[in-house]
Amino acid sequence: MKFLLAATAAALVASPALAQDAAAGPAAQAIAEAGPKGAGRIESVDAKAGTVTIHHGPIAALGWPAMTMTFKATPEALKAARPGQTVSFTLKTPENQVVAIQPR
Ligand SMILES: [Cu+2]
Repeated sequence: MKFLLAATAAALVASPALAQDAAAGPAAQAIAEAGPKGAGRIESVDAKAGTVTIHHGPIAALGWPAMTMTFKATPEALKAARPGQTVSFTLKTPENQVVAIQPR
């Protein structure tokens, strides 16, 4: 339930109308830049390629079912990634780059 609420919030933030409103203030802008969130298990990390492979659950904000996929990730996010770890992660759209990973 907690996850569903988070996904709904992310979907609202991702809507173009609200993104325009977010330009009104720095705090709102920071929220707009916090993109869709997912949860799953890290399968592997490729530091050279700058990618992380995650078996993630459904991400309602993106209309994605559960799947295993490889994401580009920021160096900061890669540093936090450990294979086998169960995590929450944040995506930057539209490129779907992982910008944050938190252990759950
Ligand atoms: Cu996916």
